[in-house]
Amino acid sequence: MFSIFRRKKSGGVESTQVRPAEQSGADPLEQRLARTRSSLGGLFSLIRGADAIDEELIEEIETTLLTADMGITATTRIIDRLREGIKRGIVAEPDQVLPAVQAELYDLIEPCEQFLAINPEKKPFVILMVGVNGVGKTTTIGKLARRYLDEGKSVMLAAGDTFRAAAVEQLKAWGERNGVAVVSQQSGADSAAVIFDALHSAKSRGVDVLIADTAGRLHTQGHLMQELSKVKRVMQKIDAEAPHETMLVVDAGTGQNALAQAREFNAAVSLSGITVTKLDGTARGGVMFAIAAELGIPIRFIGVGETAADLRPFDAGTFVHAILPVESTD
Ligand SMILES: Nc1nc2c(ncn2[C@@H]2O[C@H](COP(=O)(O)OP(=O)(O)O)[C@@H](O)[C@H]2O)c(=O)[nH]1
Ligand SMILES: [Mg+2]
Repeated sequence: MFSIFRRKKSGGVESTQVRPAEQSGADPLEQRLARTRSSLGGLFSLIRGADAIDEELIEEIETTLLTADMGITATTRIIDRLREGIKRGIVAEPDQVLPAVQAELYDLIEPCEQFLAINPEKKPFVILMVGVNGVGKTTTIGKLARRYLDEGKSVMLAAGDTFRAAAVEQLKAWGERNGVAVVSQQSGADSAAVIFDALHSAKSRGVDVLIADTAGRLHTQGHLMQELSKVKRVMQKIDAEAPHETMLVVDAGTGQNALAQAREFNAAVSLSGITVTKLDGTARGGVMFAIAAELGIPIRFIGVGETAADLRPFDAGTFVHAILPVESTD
């Protein structure tokens, strides 16, 4: 068990239990996030080597956070609040610094822990997946479909990435392997039309969840971004509330680019959730905090590998503990 310090409004220190890792013993998430954890690992030696909390120490902490891709907004917030804690005497000894940083990381990202609930009254519940090429949209669709099938829900997929024949084939092959209907047309077809057909069909068949793929696009390609708005408008002819989730997929390994994508896609199609993939194999997991600090959009899932089990609902306490495993003494 571990706890995270949180400063009460009164200025006292309150200790909040954070949910421990799903299993006792080795936490597999810690292993998957090993590279991001090692990018923050320098904090331990910094603190161990410090006899007192001084300006140099704070600056080195700041540099470490920036190096882990947390971005300016998140880093500034964490450092400002750390300084405040020091000023108020809440953080008085070097060994109180890391629990304080951990608590700030948690406070920053916890509001983004908002699990995606499938409202059974929306039939189908429509998830529109958006994002640039190669981030893991189609893979994430397969993982999500697996999750909902395992929960006993019926699932249909829409092959809305009509730009590349391979993309339609990738989704169809997945659907065949898993016995899931995939609505598609030949490549080059109008993406909005494919998704419209799929929604129509899912509605008449009483399907629980419809997940729509879309072509990867650069956030700088204005006409393609407009096409996404069209996809939404066309869907709303059938269901005025669809899509019920507009989920951006970003690749953590792209660091601050992922933040830029989130900003642009949010401006163009108003995101309701984000999935951050490829957190395994990158040291840039700090971008999660950059997204939280700047956009505050719910982080629904994290991808930590290529299998279905590697898509996990985002849990702030487990995540923060996995990248900065500080055991506090209280
Ligand atoms: N290591 C790792 N690879 C992933 C993850 N998510 C997706 N990928 C890989 O990323 C590549 C691109 O994925 P794809 O779904 O085709 O991206 P799309 O272009 O956005 O549809 C594939 O090789 C996936 O296996 C993840 O969480 N971890
Ligand atoms: Mg794809």
